[in-house]
Amino acid sequence: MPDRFTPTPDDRFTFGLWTVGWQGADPFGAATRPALDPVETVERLAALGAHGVTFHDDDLIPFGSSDAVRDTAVKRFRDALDRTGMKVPMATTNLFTHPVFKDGAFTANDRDVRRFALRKTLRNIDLAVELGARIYVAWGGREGAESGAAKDVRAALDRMKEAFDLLGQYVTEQGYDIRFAIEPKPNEPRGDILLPTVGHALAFIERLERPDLVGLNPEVGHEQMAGLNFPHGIAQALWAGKLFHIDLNGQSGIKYDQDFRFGAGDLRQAFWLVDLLETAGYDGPRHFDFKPVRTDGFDGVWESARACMRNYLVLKSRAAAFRADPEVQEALAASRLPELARPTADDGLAALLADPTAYETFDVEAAAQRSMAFERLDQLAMEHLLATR
Ligand SMILES: [Mn+2]
Repeated sequence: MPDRFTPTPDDRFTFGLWTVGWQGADPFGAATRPALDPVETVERLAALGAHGVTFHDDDLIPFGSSDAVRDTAVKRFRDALDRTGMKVPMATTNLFTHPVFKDGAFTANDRDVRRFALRKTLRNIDLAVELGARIYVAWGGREGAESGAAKDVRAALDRMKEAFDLLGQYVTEQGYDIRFAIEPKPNEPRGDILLPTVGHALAFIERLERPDLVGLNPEVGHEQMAGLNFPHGIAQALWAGKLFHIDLNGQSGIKYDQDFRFGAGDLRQAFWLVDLLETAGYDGPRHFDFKPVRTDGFDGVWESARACMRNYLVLKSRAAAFRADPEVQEALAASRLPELARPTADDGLAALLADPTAYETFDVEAAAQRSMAFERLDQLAMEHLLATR
């Protein structure tokens, strides 16, 4: 039965073909589900209320396909999009599955592999633009190392920069309206991956020839695998104007990449994340990059896709109730949040230096005794999250 948590395309929920299409193969076990036809994925996600789908080149067109096979796959996919009204806001390149990418793609030590990786990416950018994508994600899953001498990290970063500079040159020369979003991850499948966190990637982007063309696609679980606070990372990406796209999923602490459905894993971080995205005015797709657990059949696949969207909308409702509660507004004031939004020295440096109340007569001991009242504020949030208010 539809209710107020049933999504519509206006909610801008999108899914990778590889998410519901994951067959359940892991390092210890074979696939537990058969392959899914991208056409069926488009139709089923449309019926659930999604806005669109995203894809790696190889999700749609098997690696090494002939041009004829490629054309047929693209035509069937495009027909399904036209029939359902589903969009393709983002696409990306598979630069990790084929053994040729075992030492990476843009930063492989083998120059031939780097040149192939760039050509494979450029070819799929053409298709992405044809299908209407405005964001091109780059997850460098194999860009890394397991041992110290195996990778000259500074040289690898030069090659990574070279790759993004070439990609930026290409889309500029083609006149394409598309921007790149780097997806950080600390490890897995490599022992250590380059650009491991949101912060590393933000610093890297500033060294590029066209920094305006490059932003971030942070994934919930990837930052949490590094023990980091995901909403804090997202807040800094927003602050830098670099939140181009987002991968929503679930993760329980510092472990392997769990890729649970959104809302599973760290529920409190999920609550603060939705609160942040909705109050900060993020207007990009709400993209789910998760893996339906391999214990389940297709019943669980579609239930988990439905649940990703539903959980987002439930959390959006709970976060809005939190913000609208007069007691919360009082608690925010008691915790001095409005004061943090005020500049520290809006009277200027000279006035700060001349102000005896800022130092000479400032009662340090009295200020140290002021309660910040954070426990009351956090418990109000907890009660809204648990729907007791
Ligand atoms: Mn992941």
